[in-house]
Amino acid sequence: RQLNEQSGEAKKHGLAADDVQPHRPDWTIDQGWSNYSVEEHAVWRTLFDRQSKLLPGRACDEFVEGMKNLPIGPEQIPNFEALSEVLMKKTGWQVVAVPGLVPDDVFFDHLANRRFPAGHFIRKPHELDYLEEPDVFHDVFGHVPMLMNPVIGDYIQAYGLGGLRAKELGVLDKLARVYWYTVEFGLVKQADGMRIYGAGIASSFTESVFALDDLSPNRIGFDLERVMRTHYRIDDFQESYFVIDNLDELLALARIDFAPVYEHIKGLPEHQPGTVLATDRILSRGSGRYHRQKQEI
Ligand code: HBI
Ligand code: FE
Repeated sequence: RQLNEQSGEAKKHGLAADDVQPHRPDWTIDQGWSNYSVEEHAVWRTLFDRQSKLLPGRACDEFVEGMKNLPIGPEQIPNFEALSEVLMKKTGWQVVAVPGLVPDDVFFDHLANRRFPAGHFIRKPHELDYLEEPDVFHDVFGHVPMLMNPVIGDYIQAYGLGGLRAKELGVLDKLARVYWYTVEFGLVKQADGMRIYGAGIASSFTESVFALDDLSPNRIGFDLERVMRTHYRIDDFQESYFVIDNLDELLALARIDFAPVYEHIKGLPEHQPGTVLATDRILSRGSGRYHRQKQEI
């Protein structure tokens, strides 16, 4: 009965409906590390190997450094307890297992307390490049290395704290865009060029090439109000990426009060994902070819 109830609740939220393990009130579950099958570990290895070949020279230095110091390797799906032990010492973060997407307020509460909710399941061999819900590869390979960095750790915690407030103010969509265009799809300038720090890119074989090398997307200097007003794509590559000059830029973002910013942009027009504005600091103007071709099909 409890199982049915949970799956009913999950469906209502559009959340992990096929997951059968009962979750705690805070939506966490046991990772159940010993239950992963040989096939599941093999999917991890496939994803790990191809991404590890691709990321040198593409992922930012902080990502590479974080990865180097974590118990994340090709052989097995990482154990969350082992990850938490290392993270806790470095930045005070933990990784907790969840069935998939969790309700916004639950998600924010975990982040506000420096617990990163990670999907415990792994994608199937036939869906290596596309999945709707964050799985263990996206969450652990993409996000956890960045949580070894104190600035990112503080920034993501601030997002959790800000999320609860934004929800009350009815501006969660604005805050979610900031998260999307930084934590998930952010690019950063480093000494030898543009690099990836967003987990959505770092965990995607195809997008880690598209975001940096393709002529199609726009790459625009990050501006808080601009990003808050910009819609994003959840089903495909981004049409625009926003670029910070340095990860420390996020430190300032973690500290400022967003309330006056929400107030300032209230009622102003919103921008479509591919729009370029006269006021933008354009690093590269995209051809738009990729998304235009898709439309024609
Ligand atoms: N749940 N597990 C998980 N991971 C997310 O990234 C996540 C979530 N629930 C809500 C959510 N993200 C976002 O929609 C909020 O950041 C707005
Ligand atoms: Fe994510």
